Amino acid sequence: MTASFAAGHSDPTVQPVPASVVQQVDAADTTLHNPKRAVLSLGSNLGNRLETLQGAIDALEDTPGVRVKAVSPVYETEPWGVAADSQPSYFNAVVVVKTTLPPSSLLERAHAVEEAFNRVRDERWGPRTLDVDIVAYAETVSDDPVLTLPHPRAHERAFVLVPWHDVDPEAQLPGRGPVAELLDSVTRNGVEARKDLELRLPE
Ligand code: A4P
Ligand code: MG
Repeated sequence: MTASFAAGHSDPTVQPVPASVVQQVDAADTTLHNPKRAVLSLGSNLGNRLETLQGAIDALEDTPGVRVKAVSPVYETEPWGVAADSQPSYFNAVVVVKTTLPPSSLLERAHAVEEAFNRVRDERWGPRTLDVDIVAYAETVSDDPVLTLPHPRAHERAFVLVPWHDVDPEAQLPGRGPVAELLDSVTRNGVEARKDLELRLPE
C-alpha cells in the first residue's frame, strides 16, 4: 500500500485509512511477496498409507499460497509413544514447502487435509489415516498450545529428523540447532527406509 492512500485527498466521501490499518495491510503484503519456508511431517498407520501420504502432498500443493519444494523418502516406522505391537507401523515422510500463509492458516489447512483423509480423533497418539504436523515455520519459536513451533517433540523423533535430513542436510531446528547434530542423540531403531516406495513431488 502506498503512503498516498493514507495521506490527505480531495474527495470528502473517502475516509482516511488509520495508520494502524495501513501497517497491518503492509505487513500482509510483505508476507505475500516473501514466502516463508515451512517443514511438515506426514504420518499414516491406517488404510493405504502410501496413497494417503501422496494424496496429502498433492492436496498441500493444491492449496493457494503453498508450494511443495521437496519430498523426502518414505520410512516405515514403529509407533512412537505407545506399547510395542499395539498399533500398525507408520509410513512417515517430511515435506518442505514455501508458503505465503501465516502459521495459523497453514495449520488450518493441515487439519483440513487430515479430515479429507477421514482422520478420526478419538485418542491421543491413536492410530490415524493421516497426521500432518508443522515441524517448523521459518525461524518462528512459539509455545502456544494451539500451534507450538517448532513441533515440541520433533527434536526427539527419528521419524521426523531422518527424512528431514535426507531432503535438507543443512537443516536447522529453530531453538535446537542443526538436525544433523540432533540425529546423533536419537536412536534410529524402528525407522526403516522403504527404498521400494516413492512419493512424488507434484508437477
Ligand atoms: N498442535 C500444536 N502444535 C502443533 C504443530 N506444530 N503441528 C496442536 C500440528 N499440531 C500442533 O494434535 C493435537 C493438537 O496439537 C492439535 O489440535 C493442534 O492444534 P492432533 O493431531 O489432533 O493429535 P495427535 O497427533 O494425536 O496429538 P499430538 O500430541 O500432536 O501427537 P503427535 O506428537 O503428532 O504424535 N509414531 C510414529 N512412528 N510415527 C508417527 O507419525 N505420530 C504420533 C502422533 C504418535 N506416534 C507416532 C507418530
Ligand atoms: Mg498431530
